[in-house]
Amino acid sequence: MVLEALSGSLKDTIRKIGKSAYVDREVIAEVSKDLQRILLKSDINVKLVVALTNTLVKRATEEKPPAGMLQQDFVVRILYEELLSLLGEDSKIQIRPQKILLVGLYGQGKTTSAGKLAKFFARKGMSVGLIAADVHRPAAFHQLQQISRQVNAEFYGDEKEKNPVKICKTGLEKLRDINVRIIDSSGRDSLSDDLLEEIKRIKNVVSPDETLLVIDATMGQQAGPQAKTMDEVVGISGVIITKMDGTGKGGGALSAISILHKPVFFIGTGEHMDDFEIFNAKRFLSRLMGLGDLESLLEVVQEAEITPEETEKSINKLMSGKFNLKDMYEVWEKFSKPGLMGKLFQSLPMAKMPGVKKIDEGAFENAENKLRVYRTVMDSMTFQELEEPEVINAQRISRIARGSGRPEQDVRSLMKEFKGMKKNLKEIQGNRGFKKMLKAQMKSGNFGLENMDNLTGGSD
Ligand SMILES: Nc1nc2c(ncn2[C@@H]2O[C@H](COP(=O)(O)OP(=O)(O)OP(=O)(O)O)[C@@H](O)[C@H]2O)c(=O)[nH]1
Ligand SMILES: [Mg+2]
Repeated sequence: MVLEALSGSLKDTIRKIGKSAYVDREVIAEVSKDLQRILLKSDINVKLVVALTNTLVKRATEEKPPAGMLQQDFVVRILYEELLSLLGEDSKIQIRPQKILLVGLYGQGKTTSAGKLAKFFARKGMSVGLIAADVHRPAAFHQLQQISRQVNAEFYGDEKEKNPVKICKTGLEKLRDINVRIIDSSGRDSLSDDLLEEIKRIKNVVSPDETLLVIDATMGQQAGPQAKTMDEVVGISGVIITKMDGTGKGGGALSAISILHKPVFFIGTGEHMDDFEIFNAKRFLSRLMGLGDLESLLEVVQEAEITPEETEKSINKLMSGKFNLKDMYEVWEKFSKPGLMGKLFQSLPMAKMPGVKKIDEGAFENAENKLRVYRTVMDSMTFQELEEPEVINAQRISRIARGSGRPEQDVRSLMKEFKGMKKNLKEIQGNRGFKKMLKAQMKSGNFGLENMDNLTGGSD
């Protein structure tokens, strides 16, 4: 599992959101506080944490969930989207002949990643060569040589040569027929001028297609500033984050990529040469948040499109008599696009009759406003209230009114409207002519009610 601690706490928060009966400002504030604690504890940069939770609170209070989506799921989706923007782009790795230079501090996983990269490209049918340009750590030469054998890659190194630039020059020349040439450079225990200078010189002679910074996920807050300096002085094209498998906090590395605006090419998830994955931000985040089985939640729901199946379902629900507030909400969500009311009205036969005054545009706007108010009110209802509106008594009405910031009168008129609608539906229940007409019109996307006349005596 990747980043166990962070993942575990995120999943707890998501469960908590799902469990709350309804999502109001109080719940959102609590979620935001939880998140701040979790993200800071994971070493995510404090500025990023504050920005993320502020956006989350703003979006969760101001934006409305798309048609058919529960407020709870919507908040999780916002969280997902905001974390995703923190992670940035997907891997940019290309399967083609190239030179890759690996850079980074001591022990971050450069040499191991060189081997993993070699194995990755070999599997894609490329010939691969590894060049040992770490002249600082005594065992570096042998470590890379051994890894090369393990992954069946060509190897070049010169134990006696102390100038990494010379090693690179000769190595690239010797391995010129190899598709992918990977250079393992040396680290230091801190980002010294000496290291930066060395990498600059290596980069000059190698002209790599990719310069990848290797960052250990267990590195704390200093990862960000160090990565930034490395990029400014040397110039990097992407990042490999290693040791994602451990109990490390990971936030330092994640903050670094957010601050750098550079893609993560791969993540390392273990010591073995196979523990290496192409980075895909969405997949990674779904795993971290445990959203694997909530695919539909993650799909960006475009403007509510009404499919024939949905139409069928809506109509059946309407006609079944089991119609509740949630269904009414859904129908309104679907059919209350701005301007739709006006269109519907204009197509009424009476609107076309001679002598009928043009219908007041303001009336449509009023109707649309009314729907907006009702939706706000319904957002403050619990699941039970939406599903069994019968339970809504005076006490509940005043709670809903407080929660939604609307006068009690609004809650009462919504209930009146609902009861009226239910009564009407009951009356036309069993009128198959009506059902057929409604279906045809919903399907055709033509909401004109000209055919209303056919209804007379249409019952069978
Ligand atoms: N668990 C785990 N360990 C890793 C991973 N990547 C590297 N390591 C381990 O981290 C240690 C350091 O890895 P190296 O590849 O030698 O790191 P380096 O950056 O080359 O280090 P220097 O050459 O000293 O600068 C080794 O014990 C690796 O096995 C990973 O993704 N997960
Ligand atoms: Mg090394």
